[in-house]
Amino acid sequence: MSDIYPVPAEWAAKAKVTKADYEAGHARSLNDADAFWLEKAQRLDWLTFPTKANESSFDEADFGVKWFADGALNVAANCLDRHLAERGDQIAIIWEPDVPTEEPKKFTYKQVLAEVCRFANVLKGQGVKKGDRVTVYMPMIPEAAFALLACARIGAIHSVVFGGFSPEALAGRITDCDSTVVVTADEGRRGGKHVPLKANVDAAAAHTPCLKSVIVVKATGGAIAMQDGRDVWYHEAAASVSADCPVEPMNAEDPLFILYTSGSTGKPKGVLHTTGGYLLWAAMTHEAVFDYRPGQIYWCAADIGWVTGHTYIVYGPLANGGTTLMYEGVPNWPDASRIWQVVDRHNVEIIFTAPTALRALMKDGDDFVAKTSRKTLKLLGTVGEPINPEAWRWYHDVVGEGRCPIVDTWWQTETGGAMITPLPGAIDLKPGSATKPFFGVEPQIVDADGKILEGATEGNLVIARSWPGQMRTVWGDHERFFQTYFSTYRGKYFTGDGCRRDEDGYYWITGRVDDVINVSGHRMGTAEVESALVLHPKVAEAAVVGFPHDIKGQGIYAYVTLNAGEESSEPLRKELRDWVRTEIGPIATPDAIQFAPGLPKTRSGKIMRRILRKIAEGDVSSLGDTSTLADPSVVDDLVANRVG
Ligand code: 6R9
Repeated sequence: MSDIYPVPAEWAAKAKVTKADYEAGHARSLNDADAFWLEKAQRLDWLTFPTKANESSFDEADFGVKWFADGALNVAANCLDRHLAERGDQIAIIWEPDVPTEEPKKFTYKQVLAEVCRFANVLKGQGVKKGDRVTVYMPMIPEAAFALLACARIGAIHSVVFGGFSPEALAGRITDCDSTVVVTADEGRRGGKHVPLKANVDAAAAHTPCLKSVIVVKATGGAIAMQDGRDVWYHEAAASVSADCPVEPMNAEDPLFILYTSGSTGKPKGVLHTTGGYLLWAAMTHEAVFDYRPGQIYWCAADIGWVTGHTYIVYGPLANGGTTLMYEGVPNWPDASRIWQVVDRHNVEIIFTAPTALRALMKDGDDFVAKTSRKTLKLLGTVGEPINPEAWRWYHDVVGEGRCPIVDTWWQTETGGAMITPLPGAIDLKPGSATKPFFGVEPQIVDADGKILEGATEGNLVIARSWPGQMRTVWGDHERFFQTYFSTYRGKYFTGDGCRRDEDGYYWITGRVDDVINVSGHRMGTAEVESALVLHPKVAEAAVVGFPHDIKGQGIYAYVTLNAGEESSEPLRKELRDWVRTEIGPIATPDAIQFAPGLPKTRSGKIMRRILRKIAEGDVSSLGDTSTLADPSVVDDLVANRVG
């Protein structure tokens, strides 16, 4: 038996979506899908209203994901222009700086529109046209949101690269989608530290022949080098352009953005989202999951470099005429009260953050929370990884003082927005469960052979039909899109997650079942870390697995075999950690490196990761069958020299 937190009476009474709405709506979204979706599509402002909703197929013969394909609209017009008549002077974006003694900035819808038009005209001035790719490598400053909306306005495809990624990772993402322009800042700030963004772009540019210009926003005023003919100061270019820019009419299936994410194999994939379906999903989920009403101050504490920042800082809230808070810094700087001080400073009603942040704050003790008021908070959200019930209860009891429901939203870069999630006025909560599917979502749990498992069960999570917010392709590699997500279980989208369904039909995500690890809510492919390690001249071979980590959820454990003649040592261990940091970025830094003279391999040469995972977890008593290994004795050495 798990705990149940029923929908509070006051929520049931005035929720946007009630229990009855949810039940009837979910059934209709599956049984009368096209009518349901064409009706929901009316919430957007279309140039041409679509006549068809879903035309997708997950079958190889006529494979493709397509929604509202004869409709036309513009995302920026939906997020800005549309709201001017009713709420031009309402605050659209509140910006809270890294340093708490600095003044926040606030922008009304009218002001954001002017800023976005100016940004769009600066992009045009650099030759950017509809369909061109613009890489955005920015700190969490308002210009990051302006840049995204400016791309959307002129039909350029943005590709945001998280500011914590290294020059190498940035270069790979610029070249993969042939970006001609990078938008960056002189430096970023996070938790009192400066991040040399422009210098990183300079280093990346050595490997990006496609790159023609770099637009640089002055954020800190730190010293940087500007390259003549390539680099443009944003404030200089913006001074001479108009604050008007017409919107580009876009087909519903025209691309909106690319966002790179890690998979179980190879280099990161450019997940492509398009215009109509994505925006509808962003707007609808944002409104229903957060029970959002314009006027409420809403804060999604993610970074714009991740999908959560795209959907729930920028597109969802602005499409809904909301007030969205953007925070430059980190939750626990200068101390563990900061996040709650920001809530108090801006009267935040809804906060959306990640379990890893909650675990870190919880560790610092309740006093940091207790000394803040938080009286404006009404609803709490989490995303990114499974939330352990202990952290859930701390969030509920200590942060929310028992009065705020928690929406634990399960979704992925690929899904565009929330998929399995509570709706606070409709679905009773169970700590640790993402609860029930959103409208239009048909989850199934299957076994390894694809057999559908009914009732209370556990297996792999698939989605049996398309939904509007679904990714459309892997940039430049449609075959990889099919192979990655639709070839494991025919006719179904495979999420890569394991899942349990309980007797009440609640879904409990158990974590990735592929070679992806989830470090502090960020996806990291084990293959990516391995590739980085083997680039080091002293490394012969590497195998990377995840292991349970108190704060990060999962940590990175690397087994490294050195080239013949190389000696393992503490300095080399440090060198390898720094090496991975430089190759990929700080989030990929291994937590543990074990030097291993040999790795457990089958006779066909496949590394048996199951064994490596067990050893990393410290669970060496149940290693299972090792008899199929080419050399079973390597396991004894691995167990004896476990790190941790
Ligand atoms: C939005 C986002 C996706 C992976 C996903 C799953 C894990 C996300 C979760 C969750 C349990 C939740 N995940 N939300 N697991 N409960 N509420 O995080 O996208 O970075 O692509 O990661 O994150 O494993 O497959 P992304």
